[in-house]
Amino acid sequence: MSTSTNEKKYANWSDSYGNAEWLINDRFGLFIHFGLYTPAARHEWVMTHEKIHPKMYRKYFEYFEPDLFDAKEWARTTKAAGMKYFVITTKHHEGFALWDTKLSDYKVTNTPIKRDLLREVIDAFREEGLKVGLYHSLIDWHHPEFTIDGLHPQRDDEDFKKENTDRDMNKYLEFMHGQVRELLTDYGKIDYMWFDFSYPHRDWGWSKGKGAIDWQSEQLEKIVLDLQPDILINDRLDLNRGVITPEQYQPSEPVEKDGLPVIWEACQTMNGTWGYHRDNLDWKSTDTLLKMLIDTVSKSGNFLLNVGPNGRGEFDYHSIDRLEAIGEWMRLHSRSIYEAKHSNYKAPIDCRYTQKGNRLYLHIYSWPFRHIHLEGLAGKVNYAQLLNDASEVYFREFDPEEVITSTETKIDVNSVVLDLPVQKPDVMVPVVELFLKN
Ligand code: FHN
Repeated sequence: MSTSTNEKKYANWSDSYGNAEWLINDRFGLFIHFGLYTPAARHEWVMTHEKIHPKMYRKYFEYFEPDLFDAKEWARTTKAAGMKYFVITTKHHEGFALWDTKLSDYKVTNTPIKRDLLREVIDAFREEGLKVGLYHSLIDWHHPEFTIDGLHPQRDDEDFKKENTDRDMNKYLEFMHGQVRELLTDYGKIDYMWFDFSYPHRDWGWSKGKGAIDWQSEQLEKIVLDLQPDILINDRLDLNRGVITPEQYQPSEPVEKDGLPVIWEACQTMNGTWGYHRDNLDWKSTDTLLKMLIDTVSKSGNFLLNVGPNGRGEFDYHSIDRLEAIGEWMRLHSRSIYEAKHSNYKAPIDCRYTQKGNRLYLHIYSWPFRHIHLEGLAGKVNYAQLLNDASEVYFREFDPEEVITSTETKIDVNSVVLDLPVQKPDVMVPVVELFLKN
């Protein structure tokens, strides 16, 4: 069991989990949702949203043939976007295995594509130098021993429920734990395990939600750590530890608990659904996605941005356009993101600070006319430059004794005032790099 150096520094960490410094430094990852819900093309919860019987849902298995799937292309696109790690769905709630599992016939190698797509993805992304994360659903709406509850597709099918009253969750857990064991044994070093999700608080009267006891989460966690001692685990085993994973939500400030910082990662979609959804046109602009990334890092968080590849196995053009544009911004500005975290200085309105040692990065969301006042930085800045072209940015400070002319009113003598060009630099979010005095 590895002794992580993180547990003394972070509130939500366990001394048996791996060292999370790589995750904290990498900051930016890709989430991939890819399964039988992909060709259904209307949300990864389609099976339960439409209460589809497993026999009816089987058509997506029988016609699953992402013939244009190219893991190397996915990996190249992801790396070019500036992402340093990825998390891919090995099995989502539908129960379909994206790898050649020996424990079930409900797997990708039995579909028309006949290939272990997970292995191809892991190999290609590892080849590009990205860290490997595996998403695994604790929930399974296909397995015959998974007990039916208020989220299950057959929750309102009284005949189905009557026929399935003798389901044995222990048999399901033997299967589920066994598949996790397979994933952490047969695919090399896995850096991050992303379980999904626990809902012990839910109660439908006739059934209750499932949490750590139902999953035997302590035992599952032990299996994971015995097989991959350096691995990181997220917080969805209902064990009150692991990477905190706010979803489709941006916290208002750095996340802390009991006076200690928390390791956290916001996961976000590009268009509102995780799996490919042909008709969901609610695409966030690239500008919004980039500002969410910056905002997350300005609060010492990680940003896990999702792509739901389509039924041919490709990232659709909406996703590619956004990833390429963010990648171009990252090409010039990534040093304000990687290994950066929040600053204790208060950022000006419409700006975010990130900081890395004595370099403070001012991300300007709305380009002002000529000046920005940096509160509390008087006497602390050696030099300033626009990060995109390393052009110097002139800044002024004001001596309390100095007579302030009538054209300059209410100057805060504790501030530094930046003199910015009238024209906004031709980048999505301009960044001023401030070199602070030691
Ligand atoms: O139900 C899943 C959902 O489909 C998706 O996988 C997200 C991603 O974090 N997790 C669950 C909802 O919280």
